[in-house]
Amino acid sequence: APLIRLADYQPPAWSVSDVDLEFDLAIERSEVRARLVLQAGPDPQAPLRFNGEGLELLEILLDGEPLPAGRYRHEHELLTIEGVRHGQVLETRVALAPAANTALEGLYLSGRRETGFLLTQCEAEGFRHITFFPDRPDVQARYTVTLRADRERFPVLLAGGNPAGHGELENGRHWARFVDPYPRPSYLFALVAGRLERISQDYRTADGRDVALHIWAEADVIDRCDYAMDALVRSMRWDEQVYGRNYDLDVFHVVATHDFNMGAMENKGLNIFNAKYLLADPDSSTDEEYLHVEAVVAHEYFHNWSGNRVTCRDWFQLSLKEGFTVFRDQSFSADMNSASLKRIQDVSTLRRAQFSEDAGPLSHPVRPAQYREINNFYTATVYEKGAELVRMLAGRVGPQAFRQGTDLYFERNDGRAATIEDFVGALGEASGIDLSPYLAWYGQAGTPRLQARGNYDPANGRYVLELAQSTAPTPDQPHKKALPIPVRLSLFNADGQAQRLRLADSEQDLGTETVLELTDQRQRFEFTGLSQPPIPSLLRGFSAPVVLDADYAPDQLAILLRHDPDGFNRWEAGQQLALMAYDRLYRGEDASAALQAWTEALADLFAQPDLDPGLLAELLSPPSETELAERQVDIDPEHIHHLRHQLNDAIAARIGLPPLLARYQALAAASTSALDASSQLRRRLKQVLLGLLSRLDAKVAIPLAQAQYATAPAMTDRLAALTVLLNTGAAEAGPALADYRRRYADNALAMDKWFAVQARVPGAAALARIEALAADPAFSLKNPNRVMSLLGIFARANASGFHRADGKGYAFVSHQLQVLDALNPQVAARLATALNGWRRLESGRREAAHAMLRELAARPQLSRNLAEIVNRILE
Ligand code: B3K
Ligand code: ZN
Repeated sequence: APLIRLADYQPPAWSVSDVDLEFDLAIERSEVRARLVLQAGPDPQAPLRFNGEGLELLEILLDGEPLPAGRYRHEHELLTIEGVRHGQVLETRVALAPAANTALEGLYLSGRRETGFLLTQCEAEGFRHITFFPDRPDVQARYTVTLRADRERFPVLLAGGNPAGHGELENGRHWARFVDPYPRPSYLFALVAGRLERISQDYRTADGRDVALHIWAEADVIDRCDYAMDALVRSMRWDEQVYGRNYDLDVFHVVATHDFNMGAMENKGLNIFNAKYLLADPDSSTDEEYLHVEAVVAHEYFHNWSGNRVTCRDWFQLSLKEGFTVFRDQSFSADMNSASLKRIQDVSTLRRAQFSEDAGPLSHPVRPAQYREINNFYTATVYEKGAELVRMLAGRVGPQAFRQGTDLYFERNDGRAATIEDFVGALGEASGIDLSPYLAWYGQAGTPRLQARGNYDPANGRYVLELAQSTAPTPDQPHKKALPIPVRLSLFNADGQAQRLRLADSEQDLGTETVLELTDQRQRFEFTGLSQPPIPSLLRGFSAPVVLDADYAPDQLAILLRHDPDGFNRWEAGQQLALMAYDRLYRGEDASAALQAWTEALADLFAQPDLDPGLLAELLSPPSETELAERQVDIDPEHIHHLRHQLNDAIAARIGLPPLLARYQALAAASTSALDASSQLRRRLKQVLLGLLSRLDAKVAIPLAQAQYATAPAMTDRLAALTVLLNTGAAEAGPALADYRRRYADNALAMDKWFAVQARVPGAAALARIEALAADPAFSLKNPNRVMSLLGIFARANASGFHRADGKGYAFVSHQLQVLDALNPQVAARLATALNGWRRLESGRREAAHAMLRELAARPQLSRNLAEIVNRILE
């Protein structure tokens, strides 16, 4: 596949102003007629080249006249016509085979042939699987879509835009038409047809538009859509209040499917969701899943402005819509729930998914410079790091200017396909601050390391903080520039009191918190008027996506852990202490100073009755194995797994059995299925405590887990209990698994968790368990959720099980990847990213992984998606 480069961007030679589509829908074979009004680009003599993949061309006409065979070419997935003129109408009729489409891109079937429904997925380049078109986001057209199908088999017909008529046809068929008044790129096209139920709600926007909201799902799950509707209404209000954005059509449809390659899709007026991010009920969804539904519903809705009304000029600008929209959904969730917990979770995710991505061969900038397969760039870097960049910009300009800047951005770019410069430029203009140095963040891959060294001079009460940055080389970028790094900080004294800040050479009292901007490779900042040596609380709220290297002593971190009023940095101090202990344990050194400072502070915090239970749960959780592994070369995942246990053991031992048990029992006695925030946070704490108890004394924990499983009022408790039974190797795990399966046999999302909870069980026995599960009749490589629940969890979240010393984990996954790739390249490529870190494994595992990757790369039939990932990983 060719390499596509940002530097080669050219506006389209031919685009389209108006699209008229007519579908004759059926499961096995559907037909699409397209009438496109052509628009010449800069050179009206240029040949027209439209994309088209897997299309059976039945008819082609220009201005109503059939084109003779010599006038056009249809080869290499392109339709080429010479000598077309501005304003001419190109008409094609093609046939598609939805039921045979296992890639779930273009038009495909969800569910079984007899009962399922038809739907589309077009982002990024799926529209070319539906009709011939200049399938790129800078071609924006007005769409009229007519659907025709058998009424009994397809009672519901939906497409994006406003409804524009429907009626009966002969032979039991019917039709429905939709017109979208807003020009839009082809990737936002969508249709849905089949047997679906709905829930509805009326909504009036702040600017007075009456909108009918509909959530559609198959009959067996329609009663699990209420929470999504609630989240949708809250998202719409929030976007009106916080960004001044109103919804802009008369209807808004949301549809749930069990067969979807990713989380959800923001098609104009017709969002389509993976059921995993739309359905929720207490009996089968965890609290975490409720939060995901809320966040993803908001995310897709917010795209209506950040993505749809203002879209991307090209796919290199993907973070323009994704980074911004993730930032928007994170802010929304923070407003709906606990803001500091949300920040802790988002930073954990960033470190687990993005820092690790950035530390291996798949590392790429937030705005990549090149790609072969754009679907491989819907990454943690584009999404999560992209959101961090928007957060930095928002912090730099302040809330008022940020709102003025986003208003300006939306206004100026409405109906346009924009670039990251347009976004940063609007914020800069509104704030009067030159933000152009921040553009370097978009082009430079890798996680910067921020070094902080402090020096206090008691003679004159001055404290000098030296900040320095460096970024290790990444593929294609051997030399790294200095980036602007905002460092939000406070200085604490030994009693945990924040000191007033004053910089040397300035009379200004900065209060107890300020932001330093490191713009060079190295800078000194001098604070005056400090009567004691200060303890710096750095990067508060995680003010920049960097790795901090500060020379703390354990007892300084313990002071921050006990006293820092910034919930995020309090947690962060605990994480830093855990890492300090871990580094020493890893090197076989004495870790007692760090362990003691950490666990003593935790035990004291544990004893404070008024500490927020959600924060306590996070404080009691050491960094993930992935984060720990980031700190090493020659990684032995089994050893790291064992060391993380030691961290948990140290917490449990320091708090002690009676207090842990007492707190657990108090929480257990008050268990309910209530969904309010405080009930959720107490459940989370209970789950962490049960885990700690299971480390301390399995004989005590197993009966507790068994009882918790049996009496669980909601899924969170049930799944947590099952996890403990499985992880302790308890005999009781078998009957609980069997019970769970009986109970949820007909609930696909609950069965996904049945696979996932087993796929997560660490250690040497994992592979045999995974192999047996892959042979289970309930497993299927055709369903992405099932694949990710079993193979995705195994390869990406069970390092000690997957990275076996004998390489058998790799051999197994390699085989699955090959079968999967023939069915669904996007999902295969995502699974393969699990090997990103292979070069940093210890030599035995490294060689086994390398051999597996080379063997895979040599296969002749690899999809463009999987080939690109495997080759980049090998580079
Ligand atoms: N924009 C879609 C993702 C499309 C992925 C294409 N492979 C969902 C989202 O980010 O909202
Ligand atoms: Zn998105």
